[in-house]
Amino acid sequence: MSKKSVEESQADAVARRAKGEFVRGVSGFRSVLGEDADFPAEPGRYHLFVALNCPWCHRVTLARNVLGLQASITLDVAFPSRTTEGDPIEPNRWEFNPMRIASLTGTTLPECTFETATGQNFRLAKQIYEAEGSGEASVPILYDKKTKRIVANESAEIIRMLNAQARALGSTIADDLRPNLYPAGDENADLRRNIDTLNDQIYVGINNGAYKAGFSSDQAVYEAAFEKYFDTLGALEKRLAIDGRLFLTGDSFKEADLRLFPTLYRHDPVYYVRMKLNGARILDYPNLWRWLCRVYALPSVADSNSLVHCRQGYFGRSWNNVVPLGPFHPMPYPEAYAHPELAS
Ligand SMILES: N[C@@H](CCC(=O)N[C@@H](CS)C(=O)NCC(=O)O)C(=O)O
Repeated sequence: MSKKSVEESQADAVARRAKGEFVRGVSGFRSVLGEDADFPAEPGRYHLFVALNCPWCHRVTLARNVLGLQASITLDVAFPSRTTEGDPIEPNRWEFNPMRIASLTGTTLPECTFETATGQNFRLAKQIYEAEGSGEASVPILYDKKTKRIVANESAEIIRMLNAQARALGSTIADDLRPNLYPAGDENADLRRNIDTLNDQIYVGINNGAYKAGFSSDQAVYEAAFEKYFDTLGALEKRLAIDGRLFLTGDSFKEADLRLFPTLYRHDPVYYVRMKLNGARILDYPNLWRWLCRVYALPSVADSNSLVHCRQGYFGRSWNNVVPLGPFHPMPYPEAYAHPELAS
């Protein structure tokens, strides 16, 4: 697999966290499906563990859907709020429990599942790692149901594997109709460099930047992340305005678009309030708004996620279990994403 993904520097992580900076950890499972002999590309063999409020999981559910792998790769969905203080195993962990009630709706959430791939019916994602002697606990997880082993837990690499192995994994979309998120071959070297450069800019400024702003408890760290977030949005708005291109690198949907979408999809209905990113709405960026609606309209993108899970997950625990209802002007979300004309 080509260039490894950009990740948060772990330099002085302990001191930075103590100072109030949110510092994301590094994923430990980095095998490559289709390249490593242990994990050959076979239809029906692999499984994904996700939480729908997690933007990194949203990358892999998006890739699974747009590449036509919904039948080939099975999926388990954790409850959007982690385990509570009194949990018999451990608080603050991802849980596969479809019986839990969401405070936002007062009901169970139909997308949630039990853990169905290991044969152990584990309740916590952490237990899947423990079974392999690992102390990690994050989602997404790409899992091999045949050898009962974790393949990978880095979303940036999982989406690249699924793209490279889509045909061998049994994609239901014909080769000439299936998006190619990260085209191989010398003739596409410039395009890949473009995508990599955008990925780095978007990861630092937007994807992880949103967490740096919303989860840091240091005003200076927050303000720096806030500035960088809106500077990067401004640069992307200009990029799309240059020549009226449909997507970030031209007229076809690519990996850079896929990695930007989860954060912008969450901005107006969640991050504007939850991450204190209230400088502007995406609705205030006409080209970015039309791009967001364009991606949302692509086949199987809308059902790759749920704003109910996002709202429950981001607000439930840390906001006294009271989830804000807005915004509903100019119209509620995600319905607004079907209306590119809203941005004038
Ligand atoms: N670099 C990883 C990051 C994954 C990640 O941080 N996931 C969060 C959820 S949004 C998580 O599970 N964190 C650990 C935990 O909550 O226990 C990736 O992109 O896959």
